[in-house]
Amino acid sequence: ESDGTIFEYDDRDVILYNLGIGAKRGDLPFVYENSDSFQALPTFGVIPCFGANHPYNVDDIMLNFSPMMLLHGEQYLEIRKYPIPTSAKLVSYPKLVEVVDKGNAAVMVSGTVTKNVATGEDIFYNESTVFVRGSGGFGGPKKGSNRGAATTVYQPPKRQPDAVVEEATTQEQAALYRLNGDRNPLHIDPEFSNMGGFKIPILHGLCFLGISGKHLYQTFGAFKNIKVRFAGPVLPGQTLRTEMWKEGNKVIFCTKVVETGKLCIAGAGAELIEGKSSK
Ligand code: HDC
Repeated sequence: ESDGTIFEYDDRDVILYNLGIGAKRGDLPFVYENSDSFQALPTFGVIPCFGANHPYNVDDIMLNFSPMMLLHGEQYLEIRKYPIPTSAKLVSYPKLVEVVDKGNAAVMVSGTVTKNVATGEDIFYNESTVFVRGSGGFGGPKKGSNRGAATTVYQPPKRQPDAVVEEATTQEQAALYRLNGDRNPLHIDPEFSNMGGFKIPILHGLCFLGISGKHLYQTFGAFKNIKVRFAGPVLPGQTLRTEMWKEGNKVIFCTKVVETGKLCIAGAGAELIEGKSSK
């Protein structure tokens, strides 16, 4: 465990985040601080821990580490305390969960508890998996451990989805989203993204997680956790289609890139807050 990293934010950060995941000017609760129901969309929970100092060095853990070869592989977010404050001082404690050897690639998982400094209570827990191409073959375990909801791979039912939401991202989506704290050049610098194997800078995984999470929230209400695998890249300007199936208090979902028909989020699901589901 590390010493904590402080993240202090206010309504400006909340509005910037909501806009970064596609909130529209008419969505007053998401874009106007004087709205009676002004709020952070639930996936805001991935933001406070993003820049936290990890108590280890990636170069020491992985063979041939190159930041250009790093992709966000999976994300699990737990919202441990609602309502999410619209301004607060939080503290995050990242730690290394595991490193898995996929042959060609290494998969590294970190886990971060985030607490509210004012109350001392947990507010968010995140697990982030990065998939590093070219860093495998170090003789590590081939499978990760089972950590319950954090590692669940959800299977969509065979029936048609219960709800579908489509939303176009903008050409500037990644240029805007990076202002929330992830300034990885992969999302803005054409030379860097070329070297990483992409024709143009790609969208942040956490941005399209946020867009899908917004579709879930607007369709089914608040959730206490959400888990996704980033199955394929998204280019800014592409349209996302979130397909959702409600199964008890869970929503299973996947997200496709409409222009290509390919999945960008797979194996995904969320657990709704009991009694709060709107459908
Ligand atoms: O799935 C492929 C892919 O391209 N996914 C999309 C990646 C992406 O676009 N991510 C978002 C953008 S990158 C980003 O946002 C970076 C960000 O700025 C920084 C993140 C920092 C977060 C940390 C915060 C603290 C790809 C390339 C990932 C894998 O595809 P393939 O190489 O074809 O792999 P495949 O042959 O299907 O499987 C090999 C083994 O790996 C496992 N696996 C597959 N996809 C995975 C994954 N594991 C984790 N995450 C994924 N997304 C497979 O299960 C398989 O393992 P096994 O053989 O044991 O079954």
